[in-house]
Formats: sequence, structure tokens, C-alpha cells
Amino acid sequence: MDLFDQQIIPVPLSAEAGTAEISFWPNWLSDAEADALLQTAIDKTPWRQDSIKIMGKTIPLPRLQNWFGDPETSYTYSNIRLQAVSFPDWMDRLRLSVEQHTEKPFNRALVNYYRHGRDSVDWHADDEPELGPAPVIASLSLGAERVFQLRHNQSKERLSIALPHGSLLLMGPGIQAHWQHRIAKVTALQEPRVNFTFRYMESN
Ligand SMILES: O=C(O)CCC(=O)C(=O)O
Ligand SMILES: [Mn+2]
Repeated sequence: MDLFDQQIIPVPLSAEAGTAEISFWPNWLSDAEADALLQTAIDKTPWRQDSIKIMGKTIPLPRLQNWFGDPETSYTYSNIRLQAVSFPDWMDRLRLSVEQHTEKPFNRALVNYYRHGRDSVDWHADDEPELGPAPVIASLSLGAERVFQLRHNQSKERLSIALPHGSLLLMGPGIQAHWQHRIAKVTALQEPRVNFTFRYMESN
């Protein structure tokens, strides 16, 4: 782990709210560590195929996912209620090292499996009330490089960050209220990608 390659990306919010920060560690894990974790994640995560209903039609989400944390709790987004699954030991160790590295608390994770380039997540913000007024989110990327796009709610300014295998990105307070983000489809891509987004929730 090399703290020297930390990058800080200033992110404008609004005249009143000032500027927030994205912290980025492109080489948080070595290639060997990231390879092993990608394989463990693909093989050991109990993946769910969830669906959304649009105008009476049931449409499978273009990715697999699951939600980890205190099993007494749940998380709801886009009308999908995810009952939390307890952190398996391997994922809890990862959660702890992300906490230690970022010096932020995390007690939940949404894990996404993009099986190939046709999988994606559309524009959204992680701003559900359960996440509190100013969520801080840590995102670990595994597998083929992922282009993380951000779009400002008012100015429509865009930012784009290439997230390599084993990189860690931290979205600081304020970003979810002023920006949306997405992972677009990359039609030609065949390789899998896995993403862990660690979050903090008081309880629910
Ligand atoms: O895969 C990513 O980096 C984005 C995932 C995401 O935005 C989410 O799970 O809320
Ligand atoms: Mn998100």
C-alpha cells in the first residue's frame, strides 16, 4: 500500500456548499491481491439478480448485486428492498482495511458484479435517507478498468475517472447531494468487473 500515490480531486458543489473532495488511490491493491480478491468475490458472493418494474414491465437489472451488513437491517433503492447479508469473513477483512486506510467508518457494502461490458449502472446518487445527510462512500474496483462518470445536477459539468483493477476511490461529504454518477455500458468489453461500495448507516 503506497500512500504517496494518493490523488485528491477537488469537486465543486455550489456557491454555498463550496468544494468537496474525491480521494483516489489507483494502486491500492497489488495486481496479485486484486486478482485473488476478484476471484473470491465472483465465486463467494451470494449474487442476486434483481429486477425493476417500469410501466408494468419487469426488467432485470443489468448487473448482479448484494447488500452486506447487520442482517436485521435492509436498504431500499429504486423500489428494491435488499435485506442485509452478514459480512463473510473475507469481506469483513476487506471492510476493515478500507476503514483503516481511509480513516472513515463503514458498516455496509453494496457489491456489484458487471459480468461483461453490457452490464452497467445508470445515473443516480447514493442519497437515500438511511445514508444520512452527507454520505461518505468508498469504492473498490476489481477487474477490467471501469470509467466512473460524474455529472453535476445543475451545471451538468462532467468528470470522468478511469478506475483500474485494485483501485480505491473515496467520495467525500456533499458529493451525493450535488452530483450523480454512473458506469456506462462498454459494448465490446468481455471481461468481468466487480465493485464494492462501502457505506455507513446508523441503523434502520
Ligand atoms: O460500480 C460502481 O463503481 C458504481 C456502483 C454504484 O454507484 C453503486 O453501487 O451505487
Ligand atoms: Mn452509486
